[in-house]
Amino acid sequence: MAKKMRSQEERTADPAAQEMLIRADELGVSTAFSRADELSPCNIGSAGMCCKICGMGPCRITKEGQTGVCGATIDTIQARNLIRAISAGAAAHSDHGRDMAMTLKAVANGEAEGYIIRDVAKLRTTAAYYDIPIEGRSPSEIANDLADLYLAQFGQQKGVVAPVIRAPEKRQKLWKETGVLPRGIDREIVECLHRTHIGDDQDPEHILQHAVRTAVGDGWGGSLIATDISDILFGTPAPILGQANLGVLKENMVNVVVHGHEPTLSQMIVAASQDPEIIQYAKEAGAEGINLSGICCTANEILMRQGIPAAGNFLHQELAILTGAVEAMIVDVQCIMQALVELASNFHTQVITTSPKVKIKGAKHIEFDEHRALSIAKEILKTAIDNYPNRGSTQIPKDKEDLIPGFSHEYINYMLGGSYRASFRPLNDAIISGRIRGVAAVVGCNNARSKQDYLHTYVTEELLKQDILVVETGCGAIASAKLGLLLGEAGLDKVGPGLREICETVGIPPVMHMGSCVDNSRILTVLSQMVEEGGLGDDIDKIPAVGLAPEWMSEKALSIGTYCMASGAYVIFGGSSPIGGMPDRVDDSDIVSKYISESWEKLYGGKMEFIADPDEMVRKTIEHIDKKRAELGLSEYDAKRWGKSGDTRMLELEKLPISTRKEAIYGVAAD
Ligand code: BF8
Repeated sequence: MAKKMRSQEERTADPAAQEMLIRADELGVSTAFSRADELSPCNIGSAGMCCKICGMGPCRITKEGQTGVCGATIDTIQARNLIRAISAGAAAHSDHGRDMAMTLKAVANGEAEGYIIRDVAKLRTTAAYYDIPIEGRSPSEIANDLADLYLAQFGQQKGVVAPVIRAPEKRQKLWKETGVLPRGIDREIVECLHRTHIGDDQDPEHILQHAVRTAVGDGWGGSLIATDISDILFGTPAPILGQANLGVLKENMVNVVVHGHEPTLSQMIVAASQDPEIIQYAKEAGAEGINLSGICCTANEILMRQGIPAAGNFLHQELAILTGAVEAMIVDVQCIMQALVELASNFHTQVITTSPKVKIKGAKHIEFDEHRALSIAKEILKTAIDNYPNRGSTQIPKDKEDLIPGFSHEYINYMLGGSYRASFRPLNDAIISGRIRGVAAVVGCNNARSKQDYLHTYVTEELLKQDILVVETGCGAIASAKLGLLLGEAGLDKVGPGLREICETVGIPPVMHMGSCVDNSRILTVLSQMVEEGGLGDDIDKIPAVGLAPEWMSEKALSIGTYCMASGAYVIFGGSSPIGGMPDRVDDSDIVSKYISESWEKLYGGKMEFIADPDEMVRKTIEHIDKKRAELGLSEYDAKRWGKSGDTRMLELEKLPISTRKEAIYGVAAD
């Protein structure tokens, strides 16, 4: 069958990306977009029907009743494939958390060059959760104890992973009753691999029960640890003006793009890029200075703390190189395409790997070590500067958009109540009154098989019209940023009347950027505090809230979905289903799909579903939110009741063209 090559408009909703894809065609180079068109996914593997865990296979199950050589049924095979993906995702997030804990330990002992404890208040609050003494002790002493406690959670054999105590009490009790309280973060991940070895666990439901335990160890363990320590070392995010899209690259400067996930290196690159010695070095090379930007979750980490611009999300990594204007792309871990090096060979761009865990053939490796962090960051920047004179022809798209990221749980508290009465009361009250119908978290990846950014932004805009407050993380947040949905009050003309009243009154944007993918743990913290605040039930599953990953593709997304489900949320994944099975299979025999939706809902009040159609995603989100409102005895949502309070300033602003609006709001001219 002839391959269908999509038009640029079918491949991406982003005009900057479309421009770069035309350039790729002109230069005759491939991208993930073109490779996705040329290479069809394997129908059997993508639907979870292929077992390759032993040397007798791979066994591809395509007919009802067929089994693998060992007798494994399709349900067992699908459950094994799913838990292996979830455990890989949990491992990635949690290993990131471990590295952060190692860095905290080194900083506490004065062994980490260039780092300081930036948020002592968060250090003290976090230590207090675990009864670590704080009064009369120095930040280093407290940090040392916290680092030890956090490091111990990874290899712990018995007991319960400590940060789980931050979940609502009722939820902890439920996890105890259902046997999914994680004992040790690593232990649960290892057990996933053991259980799915040939000849071990063969009951699909029993296998997936352990997937829940592993994912809880990620969300309420490794990821929460990563977020806590990033805030302690680099500062808890607060709103800050930033920009997103390829237009942030600069013609006359050394463009350095940091890509990956761990903020330890990228934060130090930020610091080194402001060093007068490095700026002078760049000037001597003929550039006006260094222009730093980010891709993927590293972008989110430095965007929400320092306002460093985001060059784009996952599918922008190749497109940034295609501009010809990037001197170095510095990568650490996760979501880094191997294709970068081959693509970069057509330009002068130097791909630099930095993690001891990640090397790519053809890339330059400068290994990062937190003990010499600042020196290594400077060495990396000098390598980029040395490459500036090698730049050839460039084409930088003009597209870029302003955004306001940085809505940490701590800042939302402050925003809703100020310093003296910080609380979630106004948010809960707005949901109770019906001005805010419910809350949706729209998170997760880009996927080269979807139209880039389209599903994220379509779903987000439709939910906003329905008075649903949206929080975002990861590549989904960058997708919304590029479309101008994270512009604070400037986006209010896209919002339903009740939500708009709240945004105007409190001064919050309708879409809040909450950080990177490990920062989905911030969403768990927000939900727990909403429960604690009262009026929305005694557990997370009572809250009118839904999680969506419309363009998911990574195993981390599956782990996030599973821990959010276990915490009580309805989680919808777009795109394809990794447990799709045979298309003509009657629903009742599809054990795995039924188990993760119906059975998990009975056990945890949350459920996971794969829904390809965006309108159906929106419809089911609204249906779930309204169901939860009814169960809480809240008034039926009625948009006509709201929107009369008016805000004349905003009405005036909306009459202005968007570029002038920015100036009116921020008091600075848009460039
Ligand atoms: O961790 S959203 S493509 S960058 S996996 Fe990767 Fe997916 Fe982006 Fe961040 Ni998250």
